[in-house]
Amino acid sequence: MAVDLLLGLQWGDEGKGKIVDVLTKDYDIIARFQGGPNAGHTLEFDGHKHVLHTIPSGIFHETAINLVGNGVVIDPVIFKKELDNLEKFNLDLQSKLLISRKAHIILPTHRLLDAASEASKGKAKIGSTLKGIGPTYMDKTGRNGLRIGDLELDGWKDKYRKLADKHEAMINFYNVDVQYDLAELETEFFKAVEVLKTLQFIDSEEYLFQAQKEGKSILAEGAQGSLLDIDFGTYPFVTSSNTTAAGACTGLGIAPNKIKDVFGIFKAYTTRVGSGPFPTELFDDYGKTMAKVGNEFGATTGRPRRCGWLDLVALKYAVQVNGVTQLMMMKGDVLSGFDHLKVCTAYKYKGEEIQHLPFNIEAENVTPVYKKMKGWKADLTKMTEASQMPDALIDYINFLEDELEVPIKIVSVGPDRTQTIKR
Ligand code: 2SA
Ligand code: MG
Repeated sequence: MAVDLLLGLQWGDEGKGKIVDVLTKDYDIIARFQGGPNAGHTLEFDGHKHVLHTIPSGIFHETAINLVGNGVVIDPVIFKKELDNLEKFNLDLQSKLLISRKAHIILPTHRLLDAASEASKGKAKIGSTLKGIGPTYMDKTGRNGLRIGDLELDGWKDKYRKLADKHEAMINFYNVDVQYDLAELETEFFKAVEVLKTLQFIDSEEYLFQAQKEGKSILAEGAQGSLLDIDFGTYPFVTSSNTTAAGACTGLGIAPNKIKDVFGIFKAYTTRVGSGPFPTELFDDYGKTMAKVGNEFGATTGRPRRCGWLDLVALKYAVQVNGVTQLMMMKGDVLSGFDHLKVCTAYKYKGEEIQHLPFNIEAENVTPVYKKMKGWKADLTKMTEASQMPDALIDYINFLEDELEVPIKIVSVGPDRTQTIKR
C-alpha cells in the first residue's frame, strides 16, 4: 500500500489539520514528519475546537494510529499539555500514539536560546514562535542532540546536563536580556519527561516498513508550509526543517518510490505570520477583512497573521517542488462579499515580467502583477455540494486549476469537518 502526503503550500496555516482530520478515516496510520510545537493544527467537530501542536491530527479518529516521526522535535512540557487537553476525550493513547526513538528533544534551554537569538537580531528577527525549534535542529545537525531513545538509557540526565550547561554559556554569550529560572523550568521538564515515558517509543522507520508490507495505508502530515522550508522557503525567514515532500522521506524513513498522492493545501488568499517578504501583502480594508472574517491569528502564539491576495507564482513553485497531485482550497468562504478579487500571476522583477520565484522576493525587488476577478456574494458556509457554488467562485477555481495544472479536489467552506465540498 502506498503512502500519501499532505502539505501546506504557502506560509503555513492553510488548514492542514482540518483536512487530515477529514481524510483520516481512509488511513490506518497518520504520521507527522517534521516541525514541532511551533505548529498549530486546528480541528473542529461536534462543537469542539481543538488545537494540536505535536500530536498528529488523526488522534480523534477511532482506529487510526498516530505516529510522531523521527523528523519531529518534541518539547515534553508542551507534549504533556497536549496530552492533558486530550484527557476529556478518553482516547487510548498508549496504543494510538507512538513516538519515534530518533525524534529529537527540545530542552528548556533551547527555548531560551531561541529567545536570545531573536533578541540579538533586533529588527531583523525571524519572528520565530520561540518554541526552541531552530536551536534544537541546530543541535541535531551539529550532532549534539538528545533523542527520545536516550530517555530509555542510563545516564541520559548526564547528557542532558552537559548540553544544558553549554546552552547556558551560549545564552550568556548573546549578552541580551533573557530572564529565566532554569531550576523551575527543569522541574517542569523532568516531570513532563516521566509522562512522555508512559507512551510507546518505537523504531518508527521499521514500524512503517512493516506496516507497508502488511498493506496498511499511511498519511504523512506536514506542518508549517512550503515557503517556510529551510531550503526552498524565503530564507532566512523560514523554519528549520524541510516542510516540503522530501521532508517526509527523511522525517519518516519512507522511500521516495513509495509515495503516491501529494495533497497540497492552500488558502483562497495568502497569510503569513512572523517576519519576511510577502509580495501580495495587503495593508488596506481587503486585507483587514480577510484577517477579521478569517480569524487570522496564530494558533500557537496568538499573533495576528498578515493577509494578502493569492500569489500564483509562489503557489506554482510549491506545486512543483512538492509534486502535488491534488489540490485542496481552504477558506473560500472568507472571500464572500468582496466586490472583486485579485490573483498575482507574475512578478515585475528587474524591469522584466517573470513567472517563477526569484532568489530575492523582498518588496523592493518584486512587484506583483494581478489579474482582477469577479467576487461572489453568496454565503458558502452552508453549501454541501459543488453544484451550489456561485459562478464567480467556479470561475476562480477553474482559473486556478488551469494555471496550476492540478485538479482542486476539495473546497473547504468553513472550519467544521462537515463544511467540506468534494469535487
Ligand atoms: P520557528 O518557530 O523557528 O519555526 O519560526 C520560524 C518561522 O516559521 C514560522 N512558523 C509558522 N508560520 C505559520 N504557522 C505556524 N504555526 C503557528 C500557527 C504559528 C503561530 O499555526 O499559527 O501560532 O504563531 C508556524 N510555525 C512557525 C514563524 O512565524 C517564523 O516566521
Ligand atoms: Mg497553523
